[in-house]
Amino acid sequence: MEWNDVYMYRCLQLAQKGAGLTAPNPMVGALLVYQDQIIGEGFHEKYGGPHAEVNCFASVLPLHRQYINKSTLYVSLEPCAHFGKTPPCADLIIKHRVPNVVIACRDANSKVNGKGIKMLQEAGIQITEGVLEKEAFELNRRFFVFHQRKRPYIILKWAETADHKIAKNGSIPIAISNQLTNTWVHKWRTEEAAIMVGSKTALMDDPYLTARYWPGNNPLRIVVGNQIQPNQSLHLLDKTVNTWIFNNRLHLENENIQFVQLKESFTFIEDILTYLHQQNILSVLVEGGQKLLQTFIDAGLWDEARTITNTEMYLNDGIKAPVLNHTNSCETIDLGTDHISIYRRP
Ligand code: AOF
Ligand code: ZN
Repeated sequence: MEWNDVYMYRCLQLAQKGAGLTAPNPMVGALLVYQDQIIGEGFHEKYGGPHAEVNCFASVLPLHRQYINKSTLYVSLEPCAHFGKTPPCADLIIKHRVPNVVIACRDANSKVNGKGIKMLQEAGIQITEGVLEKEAFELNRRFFVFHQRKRPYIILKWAETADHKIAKNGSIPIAISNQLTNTWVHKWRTEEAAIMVGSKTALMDDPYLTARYWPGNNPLRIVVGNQIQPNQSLHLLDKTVNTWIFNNRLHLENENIQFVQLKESFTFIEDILTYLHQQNILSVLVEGGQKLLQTFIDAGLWDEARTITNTEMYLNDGIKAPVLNHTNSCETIDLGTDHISIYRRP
C-alpha cells in the first residue's frame, strides 16, 4: 500500500464515524500530514455541522500550527466551493496556505463538482485526485446516486420463507425472520433517511417502522397508497416519528403526519421519488409489500436488494415473494436459520 492510500484510508475510516448522522450530506474525513506525522484529523459529524476540513484544522495543536503551511491535506471528498450551512472549505484551505491537497473523489453536488478543485488550483495548490476513489464512491453511494440520478438511493428489503412466500393469504401477519435478523434490520433502518411501505401492508401488519432495537435515528416513515385515513388507529399515525402518506385523495398537514396528495395514481413511483429528491431525502429502505417492491423492481428503480430467507419455514399457500431476476448476490450473511443475501444492481 502506498502512503497516500494509507492516509486516505484513515480519512474514509474517520468519515464513517458520521454514518447515519450526516444525510443529506456525505460522510467526509480529513487529515493533515506533516513529514509523515498526522498533525490533524477531523470528519463531518452531523448534518448542518462543520465540514471535515474545518474540524481537521481545529484539531491541530497550537505547537503544530506552524507546520500547516508545509503539510498535505488528505480529504475523502473534493473540498466545497459554496456557501451552504457553512462557508467554502476551499477558502479555508487557501487561507491556511496548505501547499498540497490529496482528494479521493469529486463532489457530485452541482454547487461544487470541480469548482472546489479549480479554486484550489488557481491559488497555486498542488492537487492529487483519485486516491482510493472507488472506496470513496462506495462509502457515499447514497449521496452520489442522489445527485447523479436526482432520486434517493433505493434499498429493497423483504423476508421470505424457504418456499418464497412473504406472507400468508388473508390478514394474519406472520413473523418470518428471527430476532437476531430483526436487530440487524433495525441497524439498517438507522442508516437510511426514510423507510417506505405500501398502504395495504401498513393496514395489515400495523408496523411501527422504527429503529427501536438499535441506537440511532428513526428514519422518516413513508406510506404509499390510498388505504390510510387520518383517524385510523395505526402505529404509523402515532405521531412519534415524522410520517408522510402519499395518496391521491387527501392533502393534510398535522404535526408530524403529512398526507401528500399526488395528482396521479400512486403507482407512479417516479413522482414520489422526484418529490423525495426535492425534499432532500437521500435514501429510502422499501420494506414491502409485494406489490410495491415489485413495482420498484419492474421499473428498474433500485440500487440494492436485501433478502432474508428463513431456511426452515415453509408456507405452501401464501403471497409470493417479489422476483428480482438478478441472481448474483455480492454478500451473504447467515444469522441462525436466516440467510441474508445482498444484491447490487449493476
Ligand atoms: C466538504 N467537506 O465535510 C462535506 C462536504 O450545507 P453545507 O454547507 O453543509 O454543504 C453541504 C454540501 O457540502 C454537500 O451537499 C456536499 O456537496 C458538501 N459536503 N464538503 O468540503 C465536508 N460534508
Ligand atoms: Zn466544505
